[in-house]
Amino acid sequence: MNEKLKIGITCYPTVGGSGVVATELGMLLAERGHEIHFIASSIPFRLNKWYPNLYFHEVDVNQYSVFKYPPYDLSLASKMAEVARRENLDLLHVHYAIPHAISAYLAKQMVGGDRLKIITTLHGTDITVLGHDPSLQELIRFGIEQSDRVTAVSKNLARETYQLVETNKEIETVYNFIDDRVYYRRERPTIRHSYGIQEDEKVIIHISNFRQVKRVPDVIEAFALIEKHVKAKLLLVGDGPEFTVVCKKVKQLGLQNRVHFLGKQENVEEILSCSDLLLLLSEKESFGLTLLEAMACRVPCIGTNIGGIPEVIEDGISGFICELGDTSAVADKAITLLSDRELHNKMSRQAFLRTKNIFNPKKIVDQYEKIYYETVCPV
Ligand code: GMT
Repeated sequence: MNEKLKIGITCYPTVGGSGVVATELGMLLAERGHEIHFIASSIPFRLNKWYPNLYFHEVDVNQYSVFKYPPYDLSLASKMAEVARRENLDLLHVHYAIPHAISAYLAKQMVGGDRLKIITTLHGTDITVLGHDPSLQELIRFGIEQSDRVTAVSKNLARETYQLVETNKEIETVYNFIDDRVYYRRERPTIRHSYGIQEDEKVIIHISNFRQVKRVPDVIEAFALIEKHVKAKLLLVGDGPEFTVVCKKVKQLGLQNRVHFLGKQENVEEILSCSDLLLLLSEKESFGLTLLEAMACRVPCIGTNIGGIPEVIEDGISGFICELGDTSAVADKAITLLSDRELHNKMSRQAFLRTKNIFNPKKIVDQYEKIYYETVCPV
């Protein structure tokens, strides 16, 4: 048996999917007996219960008034170095190249020597958004090239990184996963009742942080077309900068009685359990973790032909893929799916099986563990 590792994990504790994946990974590694040290500005939001072998180290950002901008990246680097030295960490696994890989590089220099390894996982926003900013491009490349191993959450993100950042560093794809002990379909009739959903009504759901890239107005447009043919309600879960625009659109289209704004929700598996279809019509999405959450709850999805989405949904098998902005095509597919019980059952099952076979937590954690061992104890 391989020896247990001491692993530092850094993520944005409050940011959506990347924080969730980093936290789930840490918890599953701890269950395998590794010693896990989260180093972050606050306790990751999913780290909400006690776990053996799992520790949290808070990064205190200096608010000294001379600093116009508090130096988070430097405070993080100091904390990483302090924890790595004291706990004798084998590696730092950082989620996001900017700024986390740069802070890890600094920490490694502070600790001295090559013993402390750095694994960087790219989640998308750093590459797709920051990669277009020439002033940061070189820094992202540096962070990637100074990492011992680099992973991306989809093949598409790996390809896009090569194009935007122009690096020869190998970028391995390790897909995201969800905890299948949390995400599974339950019977939840009370949720349907509390939103006034009738027996014969279908439930369409969208979950996001309502950023512009999520194109929530497209979801409303598609829903307006769908509900002309299929009796349905739309549940919107989440909050963010586009919320007001979306509210206006719902009013404009006279859909107030058919659309429910649920705001931010902690236990989305409960709401997914009473849903029939999820729409994710983003213009940028390196993976789309919410698709996986839905599929594990046997909810088929329609997504755009963007980023990593077609790697998650197999078009025509576990859901449908439509071109960006083509809300009529989304509506056509949704109407077909929601009007044909046999097709719906088949796609629900395929969606569920895909999460079990391709995005299986055990398989993905094995992949990360293998990367760690190869880095820390090369043969
Ligand atoms: O951009 C977001 O919606 C949040 C961001 C994050 O940090 O969680 O999401 C990115 O990482 C997720 C986890 O790997 C992916 O599922 C999202 O697709 C990705 N977002 C984008 O690429 C826009």
